[in-house]
This record gives sequence, structure tokens and C-alpha cells, in this order.
Amino acid sequence: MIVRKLAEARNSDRHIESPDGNWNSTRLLLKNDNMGFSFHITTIHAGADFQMHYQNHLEAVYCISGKGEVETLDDGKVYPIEPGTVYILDQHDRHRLHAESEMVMACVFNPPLNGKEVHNAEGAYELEAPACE
Ligand code: 9YT
Repeated sequence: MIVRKLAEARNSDRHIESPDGNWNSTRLLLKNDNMGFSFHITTIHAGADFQMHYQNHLEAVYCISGKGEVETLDDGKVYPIEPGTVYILDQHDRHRLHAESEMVMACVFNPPLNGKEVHNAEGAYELEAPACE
């Protein structure tokens, strides 16, 4: 069994600050744990409004706290996000996320992230990013 603490992981190289200043993510469970998925606690900063397109991954996002909205860009549908909402990108959906207040999200990725991924120009994660220690 593996046991980790968010407070400790936040102070390690598992904590990633997005270069665009929109979010940070503490990656609690990664590819080298051999679980077939990765699990992160992500904070989206208040006022952030940005696009993503996880072409190489499936992602589920559960809102723990905060308020905002997610839009699927191919059809323009907007979904409010509040604590208890999960959105599931089962179609590699191009999407826009807007945080009205700071949002804390639990995120699961399949395939699992290596650890150091940040968004590329398309808002995707490359499959060959460096791993955490
Ligand atoms: C909700 C979302 O996709 N935010 C971007 C960060 C990502 N979830 C991550 O790497 O944890």
C-alpha cells in the first residue's frame, strides 16, 4: 500500500505551478505507481479563464470547493461548476474553464501523468513529460 499526505506532497516536486499562472496541481499518484491512472489535487486561481484539449488523455474533474463554469467548445454548451460537480472529458473534448472564485478540484487522468506535465500550445499534455523523483 502507498500512503501520501497532500500537505507533504505540496512541499515536494509533486507540486507543479502552471507557467501561465492559471493553476497549480499536486500530483499525489503518478504513472510510476503502476495504478493505470493518476490523481491530482488542482487549484484553479480565481478569475482564471483558459482553454484545454487533452488530446492524449481522458480526464475526470470533481469540484471540492469554489465556483465556476466549463464550456465544451465544439458545441458552446456551458455547465456551472460548484462543489459536488464532476465533469468527465470522455471525448477528449476541447473545453474552456472559468473560475469565478478559487476552485479546488480532484483530477484523475488516464493514461497516468508522468509528473511534470504542463499544457502545450494546444492545451494538451505530451505523453513524454519528465517524471517526479
Ligand atoms: C481542471 C484541469 O484540467 N486543470 C488543469 C490542471 C490539471 N487538472 C492537472 O494537471 O492536474
